[in-house]
Amino acid sequence: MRLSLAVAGICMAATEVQAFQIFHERLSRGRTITRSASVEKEAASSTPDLPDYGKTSVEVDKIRLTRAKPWRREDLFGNTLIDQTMDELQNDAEFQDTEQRLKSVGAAQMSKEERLKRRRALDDLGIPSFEDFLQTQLQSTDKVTLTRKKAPTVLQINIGLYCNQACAHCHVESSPLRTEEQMANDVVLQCLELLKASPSIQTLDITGGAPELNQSFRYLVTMARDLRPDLEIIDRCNLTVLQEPGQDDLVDFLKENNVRIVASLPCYSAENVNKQRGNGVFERSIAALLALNDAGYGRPDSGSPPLDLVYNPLGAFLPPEQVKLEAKYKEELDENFGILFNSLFTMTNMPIKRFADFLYRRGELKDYMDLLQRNFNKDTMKSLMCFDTVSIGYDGKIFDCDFNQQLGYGVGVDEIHQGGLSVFDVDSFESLQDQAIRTDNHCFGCTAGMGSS
Ligand SMILES: *[C@@H]1O[C@H](CO)[C@@H](O)[C@H](O)[C@H]1NC(C)=O
Ligand SMILES: CC(=O)N[C@H]1CO[C@H](CO)[C@@H](O)[C@@H]1O
Repeated sequence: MRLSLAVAGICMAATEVQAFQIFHERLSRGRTITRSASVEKEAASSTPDLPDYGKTSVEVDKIRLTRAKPWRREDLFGNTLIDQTMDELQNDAEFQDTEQRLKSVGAAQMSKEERLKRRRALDDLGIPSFEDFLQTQLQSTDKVTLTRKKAPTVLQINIGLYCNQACAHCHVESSPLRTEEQMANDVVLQCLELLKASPSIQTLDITGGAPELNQSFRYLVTMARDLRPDLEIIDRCNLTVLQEPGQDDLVDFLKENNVRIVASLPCYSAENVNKQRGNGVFERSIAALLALNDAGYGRPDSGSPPLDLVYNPLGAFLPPEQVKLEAKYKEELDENFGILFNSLFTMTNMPIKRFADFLYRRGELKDYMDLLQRNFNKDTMKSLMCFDTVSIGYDGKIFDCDFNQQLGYGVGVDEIHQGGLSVFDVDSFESLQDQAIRTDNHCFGCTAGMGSS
């Protein structure tokens, strides 16, 4: 399966904690970032071994919890995280700044500026366009352009940007303030029509925001399940939403409809998670995981769909080896909380949106682009998510991937379709076969290390 979201998670070694604290201070108090000595750049690795991880050594094996008494599941349906999130946003100068800019210049202009910043960083490094870079790396005599060789198999739908949290690293910049950007009913219906007309689609991957908070979510899931009993349906879940008021039946709903859950859990330490996401986020996430386990999720032989977790670093480094980190997560979560899950996916952070901003403000964008390009791994080219995913925005626009969606790089932009194709312009997603894929200077993220998919 493909994982496309830069859901950030982090299990931190001491140096990372320090780097992260600075980040958190910015988050919670709107302070200016000063560069931490602990994240000063190591000399660029000269060995070709992949990946070199960048500035921070991730000493996953050293993180251990000491917990004497067993953890008890405590549900929190009585109160919402939204109020707390709103308070935090109110006090976050950088967030307010971004909101202002969004209002004054608009998302398109902001994406353009962001693109320029990446370009400048790459220019400084002497790195050409992504396509020229590929041509050199792959030692190809011809220009390398990415095309869809087959009809898409994964339909990813972003229901909207509304969320009960507002994580600083969120690449879609979701928050409780994004109430406008939600999928209207006619778009949902058209997606269902196209799903019916596109037998190549094997997976419906629903994302947001916290998609579950809009009633379209349950409608989409129920209808899709009805249309295609064999379809794999994925809910990209932030976990805390399972504990929001009025969502006490959500776990059962997901299970009844055989929905696989892919959730981000930053770490297995309460201290680290709360630092990153605000107080109470960890407790809520743990309560949600226990509720999922109680319903059978993550338990072997329960017949439940899988419960998978996602880790990706917060900071200018690559995630550690997936296999090792998964083993560690399994051990710590089981021993300390009695939590079971199926797989852990580690993902590279994409240098876009809030994360790009974060890097830029700290003067680390160039280092990060450098890290990505020097960890180019041609094996990732076998299974880039854009080869088989079609990504739909809340407004019905069609994109090659979720990142292009966030940057507004639509599919099929021409004189007629200025803003690109929408779900109302096609009869089937299969018609995307053989189309060229839009790449740009963020694509280095998907070809670095173990990839972002
Ligand atoms: C869900 O999205 C629709 C369409 O934008 C919107 O009208 C509705 O208010 C949303 N529902 C919730 C609960 O946010
Ligand atoms: C903090 C967190 O876990 N956020 C997740 C909330 O759910 C969305 C689902 O689309 C994920 O993308 C986020 O990573």
